[in-house]
Amino acid sequence: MVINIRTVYLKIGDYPLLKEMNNQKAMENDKGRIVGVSAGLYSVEQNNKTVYARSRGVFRQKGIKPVVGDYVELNYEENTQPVIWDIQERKNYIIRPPLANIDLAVLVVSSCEPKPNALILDKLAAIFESKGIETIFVFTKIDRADAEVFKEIYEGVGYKTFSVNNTTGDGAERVAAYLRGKTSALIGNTGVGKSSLMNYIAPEVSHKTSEISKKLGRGKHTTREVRLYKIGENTYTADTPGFSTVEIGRYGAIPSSELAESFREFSDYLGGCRFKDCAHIKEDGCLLRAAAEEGKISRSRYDSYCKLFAQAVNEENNRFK
Ligand SMILES: Nc1nc2c(ncn2[C@@H]2O[C@H](COP(=O)(O)OP(=O)(O)O)[C@@H](O)[C@H]2O)c(=O)[nH]1
Ligand SMILES: [Mg+2]
Ligand SMILES: [Zn+2]
Repeated sequence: MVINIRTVYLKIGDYPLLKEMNNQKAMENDKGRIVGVSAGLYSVEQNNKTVYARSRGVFRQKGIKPVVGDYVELNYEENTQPVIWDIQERKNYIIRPPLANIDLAVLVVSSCEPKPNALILDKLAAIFESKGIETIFVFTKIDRADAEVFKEIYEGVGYKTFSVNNTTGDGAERVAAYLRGKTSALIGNTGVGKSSLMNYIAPEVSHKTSEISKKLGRGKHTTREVRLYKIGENTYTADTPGFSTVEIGRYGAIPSSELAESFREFSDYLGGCRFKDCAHIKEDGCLLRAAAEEGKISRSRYDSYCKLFAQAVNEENNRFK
């Protein structure tokens, strides 16, 4: 027997609601927010209800893809499924996971297994910095090892940091409080404790996801698709699929010429180097390199900058060949 996944989704969701709304001819256009997508069917949150919609045909023809986090306008036509008719201009957009209109990137970092990787953290922080998205660091597994070295680096740069023990929930409430009123995304390697933290931030949501997994015939719930959960008034959060180190490139690249600006603490030193086009790597009279050598900026952050700069130049050379 062939099971149509779309049908399954409708049945476990708000199918009666969908029918009811389609019968209300008066409701021609309606605003909502995309909170999930599966097999081309979008879950759209409207006044604490979820409706299921398809993308407008003309969007598909033009290659415009609505993504999770988009604010959209729906069009209800008689006896058909609602259609995403218009997409509000995005405040920001990240490629992987595809998410729009994010206020806060929550970098979830485990203090051990897997160990923190400064290069990855600095790359992610730089990407969000360049997109104007606030970043916070949440260190997990502090019952097993402390993350003080990393905490110091990122607090020193001005990032807000938190520590949680997901085995007891210690520290999770402070994180939850910080998310209120924002759209946030938990981001980090597989196994760092994103889903565990989510259990404290939104216990009712975690329960619901496992129910859905059961009905879809999946075993244990794994985070496959990105999904925004409404966890309070004006508060949405996404538990994103974990990434492997290789996949990190897909978060998007920062051009080499803009990289230094994406390291927030570098700004004090930019513009004063001997050469106007200083790359801040080996040049004589480079204020940034001098600051790193004198310990005024973190060695670890400067090293990440140098590596990311080399990577960016490499990619740019390959692209123009
Ligand atoms: N000891 C300890 N284990 C944790 C902590 N947070 C998560 N874990 C464990 O680490 C593993 C991965 O956690 P999970 O939340 O699935 O990570 P995700 O892949 O980022 O969603 C699980 O076995 C969790 O029980 C923590 O704070 N302390
Ligand atoms: Mg997970
Ligand atoms: Zn320089």
